[in-house]
Amino acid sequence: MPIPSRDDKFSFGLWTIGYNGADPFGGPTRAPLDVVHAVEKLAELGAYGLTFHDDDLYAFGSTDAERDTQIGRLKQALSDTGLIVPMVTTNLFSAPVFKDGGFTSNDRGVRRYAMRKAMRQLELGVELGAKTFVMWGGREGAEYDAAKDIRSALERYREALNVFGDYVTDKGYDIRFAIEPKPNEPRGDILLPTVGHAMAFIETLERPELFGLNPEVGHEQMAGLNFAAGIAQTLYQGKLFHIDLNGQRGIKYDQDLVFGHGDLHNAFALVDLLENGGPNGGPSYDGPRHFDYKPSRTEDETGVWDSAAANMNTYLLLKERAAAFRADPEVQEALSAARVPELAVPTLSVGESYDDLLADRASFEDFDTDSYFNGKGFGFVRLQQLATEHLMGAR
Ligand code: GLT
Ligand code: MN
Ligand code: MN
Ligand code: MN
Repeated sequence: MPIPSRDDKFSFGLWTIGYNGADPFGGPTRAPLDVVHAVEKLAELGAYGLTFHDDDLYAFGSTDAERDTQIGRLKQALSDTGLIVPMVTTNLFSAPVFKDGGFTSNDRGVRRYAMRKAMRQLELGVELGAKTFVMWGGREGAEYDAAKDIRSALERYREALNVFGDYVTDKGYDIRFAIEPKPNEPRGDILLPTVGHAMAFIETLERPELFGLNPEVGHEQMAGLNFAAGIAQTLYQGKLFHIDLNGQRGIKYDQDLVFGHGDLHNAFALVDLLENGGPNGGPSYDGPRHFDYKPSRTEDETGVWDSAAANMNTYLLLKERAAAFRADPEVQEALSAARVPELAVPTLSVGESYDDLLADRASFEDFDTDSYFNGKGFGFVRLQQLATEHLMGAR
């Protein structure tokens, strides 16, 4: 088994390993997890980072003294272990006040409170050296069409994000924002439901360069989308600021399984993209490999740490398999036979105009569409089988 190390940049949300197993049908199966113990265990397992919501560290409604105590305990644990906090986020979904959302609640008082709560956590994140502030708007949405004016809601979302962009710019903070899409749950329909919606929305902001994405494997798969393909587009548009790795089996409730315990083929394609998809075959993403999963409700504390280790092991195994796939001469040959590299060649020649294209008889009048395809299949199935054999460790 590969051994995780700090250089692998694995991080975990405090709410992930800290999940007590409660669900809408039953109570907790595990005792609360203390932050100091969490930091020590993660460091021992080979992770490099811890991420957290304000409410994960100190309960909602804590006094300033209680908050300070918890922040002090976290700082001490970080300095004892060398773990860092690469990202923080705010909880704008658990307290009853947020049942109709935070930045987009119909209630203006709630919107102002949500902005203050987020800015307080932003300050703490900057103090701890976090480079990314994640925004998952799980309550920003509605169940009923007449209950939410979507255009006003988007305008209020935009207003909040523009204020945050001004704030970090004026203060000179070195932190960027990452929007995390999800199609539904807890709301019937959530605003900015997919990577595509969020990327389009970012372009309407006053400082779009400060805003990117934190896509989660399971959230895109809940919408029936191809996660690795979505990640490729965020990379293409320079918007992959952070990533939530986990597993999901099909279009159903948000499962938050261990990474790879869902669509393993797509997980393989994703790791190959992150590790080998850069311009020269190197990594295409150098940020945290962040796991946002939930240890299953059937597990005790041993099961929590086993599952935390499983996320990292699966990632590293897929990284090994992807390297072997790329290094295999038969794969390289199958890639050229499938004309994969040919897609990088511009369709028009250098200096060629549309008039030149229109005058090129070989491209249309003399182009034999029937004989061109016949006998020249793409061989994509063979390529996929080679990937499958590498994925299974059979090559
Ligand atoms: C919540 C959600 C996750 C988000 C977290 C960040 S909180 O657990 O289900 O997908 O990433 O707010
Ligand atoms: Mn999820
Ligand atoms: Mn997530
Ligand atoms: Mn989650």
